[in-house]
Amino acid sequence: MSLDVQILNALRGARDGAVSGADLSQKLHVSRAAVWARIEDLRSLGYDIEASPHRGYRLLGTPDVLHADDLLSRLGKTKVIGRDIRVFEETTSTNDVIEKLARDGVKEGVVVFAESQTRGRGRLGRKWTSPAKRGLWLSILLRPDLRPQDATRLTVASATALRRAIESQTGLKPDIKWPNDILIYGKKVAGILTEMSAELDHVKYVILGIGVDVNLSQGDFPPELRKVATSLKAELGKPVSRPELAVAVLRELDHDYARIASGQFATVADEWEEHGTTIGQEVTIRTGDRRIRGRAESLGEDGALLLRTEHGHLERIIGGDVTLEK
Ligand code: BT5
Repeated sequence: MSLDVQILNALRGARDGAVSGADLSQKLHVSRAAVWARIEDLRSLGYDIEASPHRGYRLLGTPDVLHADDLLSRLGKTKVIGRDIRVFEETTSTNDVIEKLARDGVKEGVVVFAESQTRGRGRLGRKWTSPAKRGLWLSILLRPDLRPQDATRLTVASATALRRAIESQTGLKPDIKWPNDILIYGKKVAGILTEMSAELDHVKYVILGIGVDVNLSQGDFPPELRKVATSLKAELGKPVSRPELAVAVLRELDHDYARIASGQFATVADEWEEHGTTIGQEVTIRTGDRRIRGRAESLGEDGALLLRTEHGHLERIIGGDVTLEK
């Protein structure tokens, strides 16, 4: 744990709100001057830390920036996700960064955030708008013990986790649209991009990419998205703390990943169905060049969508774009 994490932990955990320089230096086994230097550094990053000769140090406010040490300090202990967090000012795509780490053999659970992405992407090479410091653009490396055909479970689990995190932090009630969209009043507020490397019978690694439109204003979206996309700030009428939401997302993901790892996908699927807009609806699904119409019946135990086609067959759909027929 870095010194910054330990200092932030101590300030957050202080019983009467303040910790003296002497206590910090003793607890962390460094000089008081070293503590002071780190406090100055945290202040320059925007942390509002009061230093009073009588009371000691007090954390009064934190900035809306993503800072790896701060995120680690807030997150505390998790089973897998977030035991290593890295933040970049700018990347092409956080999925690219994770892919490189995966190939280098890094352990699962590492999370990469970028304040902005120059080539953020959706499925099938679509563009994902990722303006600086307005959203959460993150990717996570997983090495699940799953067969490739069950990997869609992870997208389903991510959607349920993301929905819960957004609800707990904002009070908004998002819906899930199969397979990877989080919507508020029909507008997209978050998307998930699951990429994987697999052999025939087992998954080598999965990269879970998540984009959440947190504090974007209308003008941050390109004109063609303004009617179909929204942000949490736009729906709530006030900005949302990105570090707090980031930590909630990681905690919920960790929880659902554990549910999948312990064979409880059915409980995740039940929760998904409860909040999904797709089940029970007449839909058209575009997958590659195919268009299939039918009624979305349920979620299969591998995470696929089970569709009763207009010809009466039950089809397992593992990818595609869903349009609800009104
Ligand atoms: C997705 O694809 O929804 C997956 C998005 C995943 C983004 C994250 S950000 C961190 C990580 N790094 C990456 O490079 N990607 C992941 P899809 O279902 O194909 O939707 C893409 C479509 O959503 C686009 O064609 C646009 O119509 C729309 N779109 C683009 N940017 C958007 C935004 N910021 N908010 C809402 N909709 C957007």
